[in-house]
Amino acid sequence: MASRVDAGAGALLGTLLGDAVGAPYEGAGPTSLAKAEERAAQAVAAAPLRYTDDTELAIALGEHLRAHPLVEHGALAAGILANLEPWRGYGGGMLALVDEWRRGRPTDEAATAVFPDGSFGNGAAMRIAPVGVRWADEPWRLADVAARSASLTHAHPLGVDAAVAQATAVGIATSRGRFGADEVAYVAQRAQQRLLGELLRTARALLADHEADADDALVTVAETLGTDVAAQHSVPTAIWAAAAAGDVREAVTLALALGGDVDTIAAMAGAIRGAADGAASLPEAWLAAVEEPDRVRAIGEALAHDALGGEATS
Ligand code: AR6
Ligand code: MG
Repeated sequence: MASRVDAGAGALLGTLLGDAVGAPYEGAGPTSLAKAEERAAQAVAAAPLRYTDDTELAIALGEHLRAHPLVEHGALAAGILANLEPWRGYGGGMLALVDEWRRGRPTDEAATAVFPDGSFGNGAAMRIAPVGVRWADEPWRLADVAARSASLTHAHPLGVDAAVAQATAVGIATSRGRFGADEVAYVAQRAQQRLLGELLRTARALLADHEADADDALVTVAETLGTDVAAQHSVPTAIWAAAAAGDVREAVTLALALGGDVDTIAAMAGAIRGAADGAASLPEAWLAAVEEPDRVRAIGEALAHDALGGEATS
């Protein structure tokens, strides 16, 4: 089993690798595993690979958690604003929300200013790996902190609950050092929203049918769970991919084959698989191809250290 520090680094670097390798193919249709492997190799060959909003927000949240382990909305919004480069591919609702903050709108009002029920996009889930690392040993606190992190930007009950599910997946992968069908069942049991719980149980059931080289099984997964930007679709799909894959590289390749919101599904699956397997399992050539791996690794390691003995006071 990976050391906790290596697992923390793996979760954050898994986010980065999935995001950066998947980004050139965001919005692509489903394809075969063989073609997906080719696409991953082509992306890596086109280095340096930029990360997108998925990683930029994971960095902001990770740095925030060092100072505010329980998450503080005002400070998190300030950290996101300070870090934000709008060209990195943000969702339209997210950019409109950020404008509300800039205009001085209180964060609780801003959360429902763009969508009256809040956003159910996967933006809160895609950045959540740092919470899973920081609170891997305290599942109730993990869920509470993940929900608070999510509700700043994705206040819809499905946006929040899917982010909690993704954080729970990273947390259980970190603490158990594995992520398979039993861990998917663990995450499904904790879902609060019925739709999300059903889709996670379906993801668990689909694992039983999966064979690593079965392209038909991939089409079934994409059609049954969904691959779009809605958190209730892409989070169960990413959790399925993490459990179906043997390592981060394979998880990212599965996301490329599934199509749709490829970078974000790859980032979330990569985070879970990276937590389970540790940073030592990551492909060197991929790490050499992406932007800022040292910064991202350091955040994951620091959060793991904090979890093991740092002070949690605010
Ligand atoms: N009602 C209708 N549509 C919605 C709602 C809602 N309540 N909530 C979300 N959408 P957003 P994100 C749709 O803008 O979640 C990047 O490419 C709506 O079309 O909150 O941060 C990343 O790589 C909205 O624009 O941003 C991820 O793939 C969209 O969902 C993604 O964007 C996304 O929600 C993350 O986006
Ligand atoms: Mg995306």
